[in-house]
Amino acid sequence: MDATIVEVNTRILDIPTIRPHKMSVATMHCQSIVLVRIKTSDGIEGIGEATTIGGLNYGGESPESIKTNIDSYFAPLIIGQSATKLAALRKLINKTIKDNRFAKCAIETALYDAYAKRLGVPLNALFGGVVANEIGVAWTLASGDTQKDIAEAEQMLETRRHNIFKLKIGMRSPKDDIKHIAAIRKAVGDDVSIRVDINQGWSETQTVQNLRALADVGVELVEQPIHEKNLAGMQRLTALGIVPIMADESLKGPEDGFTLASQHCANVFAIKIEQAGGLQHARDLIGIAQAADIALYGGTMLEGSIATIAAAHLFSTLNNLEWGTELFGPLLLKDEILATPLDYSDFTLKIPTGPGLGISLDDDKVSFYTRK
Ligand code: MUC
Ligand code: MG
Repeated sequence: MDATIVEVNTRILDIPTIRPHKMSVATMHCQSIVLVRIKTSDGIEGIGEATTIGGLNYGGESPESIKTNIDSYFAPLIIGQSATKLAALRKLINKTIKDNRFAKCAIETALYDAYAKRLGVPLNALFGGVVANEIGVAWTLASGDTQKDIAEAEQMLETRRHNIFKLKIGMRSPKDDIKHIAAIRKAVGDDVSIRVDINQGWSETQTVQNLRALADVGVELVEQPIHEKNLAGMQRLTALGIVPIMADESLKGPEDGFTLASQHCANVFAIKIEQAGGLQHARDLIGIAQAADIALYGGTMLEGSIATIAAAHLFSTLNNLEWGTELFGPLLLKDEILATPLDYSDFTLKIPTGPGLGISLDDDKVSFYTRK
């Protein structure tokens, strides 16, 4: 039952967002998805995806660099190799190609999809099988306008799509941000979970000055308030114990996870399959968090349906996803490229049960959104 890799195909799809998505690092009007399709000698196709946030606004890889690097370096390296020896392929790729975690994630996802399809099992079976058939999903309020955010939150609650909200702050003054959060808290009531993501937008001093005010307006979790490299600052903010601190941009794989855990730099880890460099490295990072009693949150790089459901498969195998997930990426896009859209209902995302990722592409939509 061995099969070899015969083709690696990449393309970029540009899909508009339903509204501008405003963060302290970037405002997004469109998401660019690098779609990777890997064909194997037994006629199976695996799919993977990479996205970034705002081109190069968030990190060192862009959709264009991901596509070029896969075409020029990954494809020639893996074509002709066994598609069934995933660990050996990971070893070969990591030995030959430094960094490029997002590209590695897209390739690894396609390989896992093909492998699980070949075995006739859902992808989560390769990580031990599901603990939860559905996982909670937060929505990010980031229209840039308080009243629009309130209307959006109310609609999400009414339609039972989301009851956890992450607010993007750090663009306005901290004082105006607190007013913004307080207005949303007043509108949605006390039973709804509100978290904030500052995307490194504050200094350590600003954060020290404002953590108490965030706690007072009912913020339950503060994500990456300060620069990703200021780990001593993250450690000091965590030690204050005012609101749990979540590491996001500081976490780029298991080695960072070990440093942050051993130095007590966060209460919660945002686990992102792309930032970790793929599903297996994300699982390694999760193990470090679990051993250190750091709580888990399933993060997103605002991916489309493919990477979103890949991450969901992995997160569905965890027995302690304490802070839920933010796997809402496909819902931020104006259109869907799957033949059957993912099932978001009753505040959760349902885990597909078919082989591999358990999804299939709508080829017409893929052609329509492909960058010419
Ligand atoms: C981030 O920094 O967490 C995740 C959700 C969202 O709205 O932005 C991303 C990036
Ligand atoms: Mg974040």
